[in-house]
Amino acid sequence: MPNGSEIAVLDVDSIRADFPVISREIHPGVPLVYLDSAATTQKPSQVIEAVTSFYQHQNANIHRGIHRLAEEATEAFEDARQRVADFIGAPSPRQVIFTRNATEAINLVAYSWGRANLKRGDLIILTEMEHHSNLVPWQMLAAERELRLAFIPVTEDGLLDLEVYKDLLEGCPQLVAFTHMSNMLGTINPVTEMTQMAHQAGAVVLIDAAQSVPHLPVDISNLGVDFFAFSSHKMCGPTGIGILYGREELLDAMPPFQGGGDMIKRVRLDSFTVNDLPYKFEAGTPPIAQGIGLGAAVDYLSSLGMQAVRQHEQHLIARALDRLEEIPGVRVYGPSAEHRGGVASFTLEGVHPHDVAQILDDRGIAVRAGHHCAMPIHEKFNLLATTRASFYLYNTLEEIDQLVDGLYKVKEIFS
Ligand code: 7TS
Repeated sequence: MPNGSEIAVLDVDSIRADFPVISREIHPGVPLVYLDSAATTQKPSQVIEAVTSFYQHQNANIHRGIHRLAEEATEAFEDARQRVADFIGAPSPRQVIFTRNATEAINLVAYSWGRANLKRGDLIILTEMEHHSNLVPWQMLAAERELRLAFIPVTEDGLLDLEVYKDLLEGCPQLVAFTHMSNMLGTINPVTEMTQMAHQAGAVVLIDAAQSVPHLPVDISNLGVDFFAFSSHKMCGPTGIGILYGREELLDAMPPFQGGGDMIKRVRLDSFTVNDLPYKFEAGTPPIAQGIGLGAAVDYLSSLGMQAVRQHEQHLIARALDRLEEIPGVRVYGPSAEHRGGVASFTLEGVHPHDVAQILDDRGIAVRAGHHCAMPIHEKFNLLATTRASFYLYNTLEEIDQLVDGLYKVKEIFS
């Protein structure tokens, strides 16, 4: 394990120089230590400049104007879609639908595929570690259609219980939907294996990839999934745009999600015909500048290499687990470093997570405290809240040491 800031896989000093916010002081003389990337990541200058440059030089609505600006804007937006498709190994940009965020991507599937394909008594398998975005849309649909929901349990060490999963598949589910990486436990789930099992049982598979695509190399064709949802703002891109990848046959057969401009081919007063993919699911003016910013984020991540990003985070999380667990009274939830991404949710005995976060903030350290929109998994561990440190490509081993020093300070204040 390398020491200091020496993590050979990424040139972190030069990466940090790309992110303007990273060099900010939070209080006079107190620099920012940003450990909240699972909530949203910071943006590099390359992304900020791509968005600014679009507004300065090309701003126009897309897919409709014949003028030069509209043509350039359309080309830039569609080029970004192609780059996103390449980034995740999607066979075609037709399968890459731009939404508002990962949440909307999952709701799109629940609304369109779910309502067209699921009927009373059908079974959906989820897990106990889902973010509310991959839980509540299915609860809503289940209530409306009288569907059954079943949950793969999480073991004490934060892994999915695949034996129970096997048993649940005997119930012939229509859909299996689960997170690639938990935003609370950090667990990376075996998507390829679980997808094969689901397909053998005849189910369609949706993956919530909000925490995986930003942090791991991902190849759709290897994973074999049917739907795959993620958010731009968690991968160095702008807020306001998310991505739904879908298998083409499924998307083709699905009814539209929202109605309006762009999603139609022809409209009469009493009828309409639906546009081709991906526009069929993109009603109204899309997030144009955000899409262009996302394209720049994908370029940025590709230039570093996702394998290197993953390795860097493995160093960080291994150090974080070692150092956090040495603090008396700290309990970290979730699996060992080899099964997780750069997320460590923990409690400090006798101190409320909000107080932990507040005292860390005094030292410029940004962590999240609360239920992280994953209440059921907190309940499973008899918790109302945890403090969560989450890491990304710009974080250093020294920042983990600063977090640990901060936690010793919290203990001192509360002792
Ligand atoms: N799925 C997972 C696993 C997530 O972590 C999040 C956001 C979402 C879905 C929803 O993403 P959105 O872009 O649609 O909001 N997670 C977090 C978090 O952990 N802290 O803030 C947001």
